[in-house]
Amino acid sequence: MQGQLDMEGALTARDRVGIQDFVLLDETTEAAFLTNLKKRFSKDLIYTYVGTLIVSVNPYKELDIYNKKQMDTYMGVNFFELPPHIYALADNAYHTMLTEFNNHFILISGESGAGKTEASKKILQYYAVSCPSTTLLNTVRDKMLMSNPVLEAFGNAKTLKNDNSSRFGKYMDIQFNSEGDAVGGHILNYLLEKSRVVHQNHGERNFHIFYQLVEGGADDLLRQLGLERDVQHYNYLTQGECAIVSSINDRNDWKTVKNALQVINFDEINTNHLFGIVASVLHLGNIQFDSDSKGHALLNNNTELHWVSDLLGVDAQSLQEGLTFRKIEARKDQVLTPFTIDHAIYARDALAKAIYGQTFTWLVNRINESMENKDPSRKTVIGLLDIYGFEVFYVNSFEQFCINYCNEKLQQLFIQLTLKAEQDEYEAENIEWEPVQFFNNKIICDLVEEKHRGIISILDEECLRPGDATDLTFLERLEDKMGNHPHFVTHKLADKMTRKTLERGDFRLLHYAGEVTYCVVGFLDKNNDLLYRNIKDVATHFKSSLLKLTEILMAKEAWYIRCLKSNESKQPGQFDEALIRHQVKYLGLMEHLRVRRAGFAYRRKFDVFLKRYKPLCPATWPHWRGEPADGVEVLVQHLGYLPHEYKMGRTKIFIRHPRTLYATEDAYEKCKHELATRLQAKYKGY
Ligand code: AD9
Ligand code: MG
Repeated sequence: MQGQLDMEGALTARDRVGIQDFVLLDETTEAAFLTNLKKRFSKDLIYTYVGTLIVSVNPYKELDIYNKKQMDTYMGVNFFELPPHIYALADNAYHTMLTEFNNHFILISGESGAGKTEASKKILQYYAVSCPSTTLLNTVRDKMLMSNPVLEAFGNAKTLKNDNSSRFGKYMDIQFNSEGDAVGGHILNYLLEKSRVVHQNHGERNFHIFYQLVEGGADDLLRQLGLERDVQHYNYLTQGECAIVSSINDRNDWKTVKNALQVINFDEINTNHLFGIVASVLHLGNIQFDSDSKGHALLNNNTELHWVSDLLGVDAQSLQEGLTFRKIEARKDQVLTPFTIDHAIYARDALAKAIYGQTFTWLVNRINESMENKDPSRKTVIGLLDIYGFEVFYVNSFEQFCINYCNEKLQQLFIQLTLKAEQDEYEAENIEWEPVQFFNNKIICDLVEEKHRGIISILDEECLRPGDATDLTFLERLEDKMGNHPHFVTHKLADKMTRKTLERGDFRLLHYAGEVTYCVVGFLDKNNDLLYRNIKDVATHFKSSLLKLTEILMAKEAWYIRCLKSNESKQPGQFDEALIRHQVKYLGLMEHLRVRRAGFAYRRKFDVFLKRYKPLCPATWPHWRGEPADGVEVLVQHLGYLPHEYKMGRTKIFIRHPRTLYATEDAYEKCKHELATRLQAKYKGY
């Protein structure tokens, strides 16, 4: 009777709020998946599990689920005992790290505006608030937390997709000592979208910090920096024609950033330098050129130039020369060739981008210094990866190409670590298995990055080719080399129907997440990056830093948060089914679910499993003399595991459902406690 009531109770709850782990769905169809997601979303239940992976749907409204009480609730509790939450994932990664002394990373993915940055901030807060603390360590934590508003001010901007879009990739290691204290942090940053400093598309803004300074800076400060309190006054701030955004309060954000800078050890001198540089970029953008009778560029006004020279501490004359002449070193002589207006504008913008880009790197370095781990004892890390999401605009350029390539690589990593590695392991361990088919996006990664044949190599070669290389010759070379690649198409290569949707200067890639048409204009230039001629290949540089990142991640245990965008208009409560279906599809969630459902949630080497749980069985405690596999078999028989709950591989035991393991873990904790009590009692007698 009681069982029946429970059953009915469970069914009602299931009807009301859906199922909290997709693995338990009756059927693994896309329709059932979406119905469950929608049901939960309508109840503000934005998190759902697929095993230990979390699917998160952006609610576009504040939910009261991120407070201290919630953090306490999730602390130290087994993963599936409470409703799904990113705190559960954060906590589980943390406790696994402490018990197994290994490194972890949390991969947060999803398209632009899906909620990656918010998720990563919430996880960081969880660690900062809930790990054990001392006064000394509190300062490290404050710095980790406060690095966020500073980096967001300098590295995020309003785009058409997201009012707070990350325009750089960020990987942050949180370092813990063996007691589990957060003792330090380290950030790696990837490819800041510098072009935004000088150009913004319609409906987009420059980086937040510029508006914060102009709107929020004290009168005195603005006077010292020669700035007007009017964002409309600055060319670099007004191209998108949306300097004021209702969801953004630049004045308040300015206060937060100023306060955060203090916490991360920026003294007054450094802070003034920093804002001096920000202001210099605004002045630079207001430098205009006229042309003389020969068509040579001349500065039309010296005021802005003098501000730039004062703020940066460079000689005004040299600056002026640099902006209006090309300097060529011929043997020991210098030859000055005057610029046209276009060249001068180009040089000005290149300088602004370079100044901003280097300031950003400097800022990250300073933040890293301030968060440096001063505790020499053994440390383990949890890495948080939050990069710019996949994006498709009306016009897509080199920046989108790099961003989408980065997402392509992370999808490849996900596939390798989950779908592929999982199935390879079953095969290697001789576990009977019905293979799950999935789309492997390696073919697209290769198309972009293959040596000598990929798009990046061809771009680099074109940039280095002396003479008449242009964006269009680059496109022609792509057409020659990739002609019949199934994921590449141009106007020339397309069939009649597709041709109508392509311009002559475009190429289209069929990414894992959908088609993107890139306009080649500016590809060579941006890859060349005028001021970095010595680093001959910028996209290649990006490629190798992504490769390094992949290596860093592969050496760690992975946890996944897949963020979904609920609607394009950033509205609360709107569940755009078509949009969500598309994301579910390309993120490979159905395949992941199928692998998870048919597979095993937990696996451990026989000796590791036996070492931990042997006190639970008289036959294995205190020593098992035979083969570890036999010991494990004896142990799990003793614990009453049913045949369908586990499988013995060649070197590991595979456990189908986490609940089985949690029961074992609970028994272990109890047993440990009893053993300790018995020992205490024994020694009291002496
Ligand atoms: V991008 O690739 O950097 O352009 P993200 O990082 O995926 O993108 P972000 O985290 O910035 O998106 O989320 C976009 C906006 O959605 C936020 O500014 C919030 O307004 C909103 N959001 C996202 N997640 C949550 C949440 N858990 N609760 C409430 C949220 N609002
Ligand atoms: Mg983001």
